[in-house]
Amino acid sequence: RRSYDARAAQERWQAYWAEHDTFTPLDDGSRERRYVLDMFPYPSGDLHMGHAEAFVMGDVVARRLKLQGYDVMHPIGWDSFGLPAENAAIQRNSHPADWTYANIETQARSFRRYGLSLDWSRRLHTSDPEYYRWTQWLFLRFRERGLAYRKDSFVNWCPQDQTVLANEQVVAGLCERCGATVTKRRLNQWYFKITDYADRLLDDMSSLEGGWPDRVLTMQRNWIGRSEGAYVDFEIEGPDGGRRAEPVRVFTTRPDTLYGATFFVVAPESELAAELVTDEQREELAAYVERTNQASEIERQSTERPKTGVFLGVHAVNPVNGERLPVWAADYVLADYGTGAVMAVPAHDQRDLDFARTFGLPVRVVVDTGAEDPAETGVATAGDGRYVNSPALEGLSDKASGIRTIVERLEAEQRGEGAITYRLRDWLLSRQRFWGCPIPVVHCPDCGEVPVPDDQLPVRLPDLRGADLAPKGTSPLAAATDWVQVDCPSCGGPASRDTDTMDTFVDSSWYFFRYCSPGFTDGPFDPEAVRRWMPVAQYVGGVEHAILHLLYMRFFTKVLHDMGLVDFEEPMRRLLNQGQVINQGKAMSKSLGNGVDLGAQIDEFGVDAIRTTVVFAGPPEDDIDWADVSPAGSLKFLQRAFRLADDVASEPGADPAAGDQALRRTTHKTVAEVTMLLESQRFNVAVARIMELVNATRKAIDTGAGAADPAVREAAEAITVMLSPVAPYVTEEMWELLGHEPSVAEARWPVADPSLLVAESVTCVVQIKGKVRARLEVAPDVTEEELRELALADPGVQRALAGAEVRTVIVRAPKLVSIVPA
Ligand code: ANZ
Ligand code: ZN
Repeated sequence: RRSYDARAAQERWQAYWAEHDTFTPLDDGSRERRYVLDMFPYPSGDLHMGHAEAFVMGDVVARRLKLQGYDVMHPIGWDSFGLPAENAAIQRNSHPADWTYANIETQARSFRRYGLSLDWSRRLHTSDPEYYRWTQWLFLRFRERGLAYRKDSFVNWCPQDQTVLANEQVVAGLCERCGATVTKRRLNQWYFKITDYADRLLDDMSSLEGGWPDRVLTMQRNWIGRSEGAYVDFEIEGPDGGRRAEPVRVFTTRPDTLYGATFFVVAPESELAAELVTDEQREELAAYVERTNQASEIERQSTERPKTGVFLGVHAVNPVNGERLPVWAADYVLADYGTGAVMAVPAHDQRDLDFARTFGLPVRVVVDTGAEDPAETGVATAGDGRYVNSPALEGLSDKASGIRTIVERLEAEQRGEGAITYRLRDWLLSRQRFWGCPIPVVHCPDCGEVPVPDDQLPVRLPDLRGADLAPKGTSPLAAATDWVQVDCPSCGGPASRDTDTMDTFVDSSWYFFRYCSPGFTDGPFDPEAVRRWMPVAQYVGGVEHAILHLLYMRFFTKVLHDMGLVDFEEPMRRLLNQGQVINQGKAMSKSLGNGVDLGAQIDEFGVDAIRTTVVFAGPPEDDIDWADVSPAGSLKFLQRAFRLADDVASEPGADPAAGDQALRRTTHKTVAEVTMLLESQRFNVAVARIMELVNATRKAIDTGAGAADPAVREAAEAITVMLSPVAPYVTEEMWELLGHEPSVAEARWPVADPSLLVAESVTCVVQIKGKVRARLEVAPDVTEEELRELALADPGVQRALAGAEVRTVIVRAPKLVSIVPA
């Protein structure tokens, strides 16, 4: 008895697919197009179990769509700029490119072996000059639109990696990459103005509902953090009673608590603090700022942390009642949120209350919620209640009208206005590292900031082979003097290149457009090709990208839309976040020694068994504990499926209508269910259904219809095609055993015959002159007409009639047919 040889099949079919470009789309309009996309990998080493899970999910979708007759594009490329390559190069004293491209080749080999239905002809690497030329081109277009700009600001600084980080890369105060505590530095840096798109990024999420996981949408909404409130202007009074020319604005979400303001706070490192502080207090403030810069944003906002601050010596005047409020600098107020200044309402804001209690400042309740006095309990009260101590809000007791009343009054007196603010900050894109896309700008002493002309792109990275890339806090590119010194593109005088490189999230914000026309030389992509293929039908990747990549790429798409290059605003219709592969309940790690090596698993069980195990383990969004799964069990199942195909003894094309009806019903029911399950991403349940059909077919062969029954062939063929997205190699072998031309990837998805989907049958009695002459198995919803014909055609009925004419036929569907001969 033959059994399936995984290794031989893998080699054979990998070569076949490559030779026949099986997975290169036709792109000729003969079929409807579908674009299936996996988040492209970072070339950090060979593929691991995480890749095995992530990439098999997209592959199941892509292969199924192709079998259903779509022209499928399923491309692959590498996100190949980035810090790990640079760190590896520093360690090994080699060049980041060597490490990067060697790893890419390793991964590419492994992807092929893993049986992914990828279109290799569209392959791209973001570190190739042919690619980053267009990253630079896009940067310049953003700059022309005022969406890329430079400013001085306090930025997140990772002392370990010696580079700045975007807010999104700081997790709980730590560097997302290396875990070092992030500090602040004042630097002149490039930003993308993503805040201009905050509203659209929020509003358009409604079109993603249903297609994207709710959890990702919620994370994006919180990250953008839209707050409705008001700006309120406070005049500032010096110790001598003189007033500052300009009032100071605060942003508040609770303007209705204005009568409860008892002090005023500005961010210590802000220019405002430096300007407001009196000479006596100046030194104290400077020392305090020094300490503040050590703390992360998260620490500063933490309610756990003891409150600290410095009185600045001046007062703010409350615009509704003229009260003088002491102005403090305190680090719980952030410089770059709202206006960097707040009116403190300790009775109704916890951080203000903590501060008031620390420094003995008054607490005044203005909303009576029925709770105890915050000054006593130390717990600020929030929410609706009757307004007290608030003359303008006399008689009101709901927040909405309280806010409306105060905002109207402030607007009438021109002391404030209703406003919306966002938590979202502009995207800091400068990085002081070597292995990234150079910023295509020249700084000229006469002309200032000059963009590199399009026809001089790409600005290539200098070779720097053998140079010291160790982080020094300034870009290593600054050391490449020959590269830095250029003629100004505008006046021709001596000038210097910008030495920062771009955050690699810039590279990954537009790669999916490039796949549509990878060789295009007139722009980043051919708009016609993008129109044909996009939006992406299915995007697959990890939930760790919920607010970084997945927000940035939406922003890029909206800008490209505004530039007239694409005609949609959301690039990904559906998003699947696959779970992770863990072992013994914990993330795999070297230190725990619970790592599972993908290559070794494949060597032992074969690719198909590993793919089947991953898909069958549970819903695709859930984590897989490798300790709970059985690749050996998967392999056994695949062998059973293989033997079915081997046992089939009828010829291809045999008419299944004549075969075993019970098996046929099982087959067609399974086809209908598996189709629906795969379309709704319940891959694991689909595999379970296929397993059941394998068992039913085996039973039919061994104890029923037999191997020559055409219904057995029908079942085996359906199994082969439906299983092929999960287990591509064994099903290619099966397809061949079943006598079909290669390859199963080019086969057609089975279609369920609705007449066979009937849940069960009913026995119908056929009487002639009151005597039972036949029993028929019929569908419960059989029509009278059908039943009449079935009854008359029955051999037993024909015999009993013995040629006699039929006078009347009484049909009571589905149970009874009564025939009266003439
Ligand atoms: C007075 C007030 C009274 C406030 C009250 C809240 C409750 P969200 O909702 O996150 O937008 N705030 C404003 N700017 C700030 C800054 N730069 N740093 C720290 N805190 C700042 O938060 C808005 C609220 O956070 C604002 O409303 C302000 O405190 C504070 F019963 O003003 B509120
Ligand atoms: Zn110049």
